Amino acid sequence: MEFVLYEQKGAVGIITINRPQALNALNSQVLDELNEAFDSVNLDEVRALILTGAGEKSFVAGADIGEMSTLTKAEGEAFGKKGNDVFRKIETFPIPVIAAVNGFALGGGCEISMSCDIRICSDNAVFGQPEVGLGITPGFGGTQRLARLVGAGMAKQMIYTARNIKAPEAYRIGLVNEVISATVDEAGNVTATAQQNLLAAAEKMAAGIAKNAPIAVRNCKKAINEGLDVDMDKAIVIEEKLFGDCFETEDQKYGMAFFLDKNKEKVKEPFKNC
Ligand code: CO8
Repeated sequence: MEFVLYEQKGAVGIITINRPQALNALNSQVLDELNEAFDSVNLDEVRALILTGAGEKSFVAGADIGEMSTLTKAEGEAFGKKGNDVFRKIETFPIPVIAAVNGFALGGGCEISMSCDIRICSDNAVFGQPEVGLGITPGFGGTQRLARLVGAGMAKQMIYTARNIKAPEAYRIGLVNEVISATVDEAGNVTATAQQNLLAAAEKMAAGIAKNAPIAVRNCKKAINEGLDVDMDKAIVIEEKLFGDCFETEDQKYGMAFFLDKNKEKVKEPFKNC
């Protein structure tokens, strides 16, 4: 793949959008390659994913404006569907996906981060939906996911005004869970950049997820996602079924037996995914 990199570190997979010369903007090829990257994740081994962008400046600066500039109405709709299909794949991917937002997350960049389960960002990150300034609506789920994440009032303000927000404001409104800074020693030297610390934090979080019972984690993702789409009466039935589904698995039997075993010397073994 030309624009997407994939690396597996134990039970954690890292997908990097690698088109830094265009600030990782999403053209059709990037979307196709992202689709392929997610399809190729080995779900028998990988239990959590990280999605990030190459370089220190930009996560994803949006959909490719050059490619979009000459689209017809039908082509525009088809391009929207192409992005939506990939983003929905990320959102419903069986294992959690953490967006490590290293800089600009504008338009399609903000949108792809919102299709991930969790967002953390470097302190130079900038979020926004600049589409109305370009004569279009947010087209990769921005009108839908932003309102669900930060509330309709704040989403409408961001989308109608097309005003970008910086990391602290994104944190304040709940768009990101954590803002990561560089490490500076007493002499004022940077010993680790915000980007390095961001990736380390994302990997630590992903490893923390990966050590928990995989069927239970997957079922939690499904329960939260599917439950949010229906009323509470239906949502708790979804939860009941996914809760019940965990029983009789090796991991449930082992996890509970480990707790009940009073032997203080015991060492917890990794969950097996069965
Ligand atoms: N598309 C294509 N190329 C881009 C994009 C983009 N979104 N963003 C940056 N680039 C390119 C620039 O053209 C430039 O290329 P070159 O060096 O060949 O001139 C290179 O990246 C570097 O960019 P800048 O020189 O502009 O870098 P600056 O540091 O000066 O500025 C900014 C950085 C502020 C991020 C600026 O590049 C910018 O404003 N980019 C566009 C941001 C934007 O408007 N994004 C939203 C796009 S619309 C969208 O995402 C819609 C999603 C839904 C689509 C639905 C389809 C139907």
